[in-house]
Amino acid sequence: LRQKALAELATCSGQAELNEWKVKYLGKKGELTSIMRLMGQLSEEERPQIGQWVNQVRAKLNSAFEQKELRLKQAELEQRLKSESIDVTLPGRTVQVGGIHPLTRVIQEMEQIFIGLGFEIAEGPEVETDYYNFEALNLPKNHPARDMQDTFYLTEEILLRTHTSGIQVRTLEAKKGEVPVRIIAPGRVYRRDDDDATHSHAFTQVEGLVVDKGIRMSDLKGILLAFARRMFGAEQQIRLRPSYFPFTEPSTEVDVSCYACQGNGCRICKHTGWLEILGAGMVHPRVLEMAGYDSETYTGFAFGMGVERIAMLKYGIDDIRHFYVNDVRFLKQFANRF
Ligand code: FA5
Repeated sequence: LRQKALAELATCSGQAELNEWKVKYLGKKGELTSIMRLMGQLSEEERPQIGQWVNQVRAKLNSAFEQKELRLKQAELEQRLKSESIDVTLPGRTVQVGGIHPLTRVIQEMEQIFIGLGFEIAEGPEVETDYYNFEALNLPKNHPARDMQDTFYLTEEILLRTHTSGIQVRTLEAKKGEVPVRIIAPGRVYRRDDDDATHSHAFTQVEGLVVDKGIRMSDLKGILLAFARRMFGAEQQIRLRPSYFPFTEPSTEVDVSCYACQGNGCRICKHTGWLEILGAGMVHPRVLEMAGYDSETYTGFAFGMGVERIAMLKYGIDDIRHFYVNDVRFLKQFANRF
């Protein structure tokens, strides 16, 4: 019986079989127990001998069972560790990380430069009233200069702002005649322009406004030169050309020397060596008066910069549409560039 039991135990390969084996040999209805039950039929002399023998066999089978159970558990654990092991030499999966859009970067950089020059950041709505976009900027209805900015109208009085200049008026009204006013206002603007390499129907401007006692044209020039040199480098030149805006007098358009071709001529600057990046001028007295400022006491300058043009110049981007197509091959070039 002992040999048969041990031989059978050796073939057990799982916990279920092991349990069956235990019931068969050591259980209450098992083979050893049934031998014990026969004890009564034995003689006085035989009984202790057989009793001892049965106990020895039981002890032997018990310990064999425990050992086998332990071995099976270990084998199972090893198997599990092997199948669950991690190969630390495998290359990791790269996570796709997005980057800040180049236009956003340039706006952030412009904000930092102007904050460093003592400006605050202001904001205004993209859906604007005719009053703030035009009338309060000395552009009454039917004024021919309205044609300079082909407008998306939503209703007769409400439109998509064509420039950020309405924020000049909103800021002045909010300041209620207080000085100094020194703000920049970044924002998206909309025009019914035909798209080409340097024009988009939706683009970004940064408005600037300074109002105080004794502000002069030379202050405007100084601020713009300081900005251009911080943005593009110490060698940067700017060029002021006379221009016309109804809300500034005198008015100017400002070019910066083409950073992309160093003045040698390229597609971005249309081979002139210069690129127009902004319109500016001294705030028209009528604009100050309409917003509640005494134009005899206070003067100011304002500018409106084209952010895409500045970004194109700075990074040698030859088509404004790259900013909006959002081709990741284009965007990726800026991910770690700053
Ligand atoms: C204006 O929008 C005036 N509000 C600027 C201004 C502000 C003048 C304050 C005086 C005082 P202008 O239409 O020229 O001006 O546009 C300003 C700049 O926006 C341009 O120099 C150019 O850099 C950019 N810009 C104009 N039209 C487009 C366009 N369709 N696509 C991309 N950039 C443009």
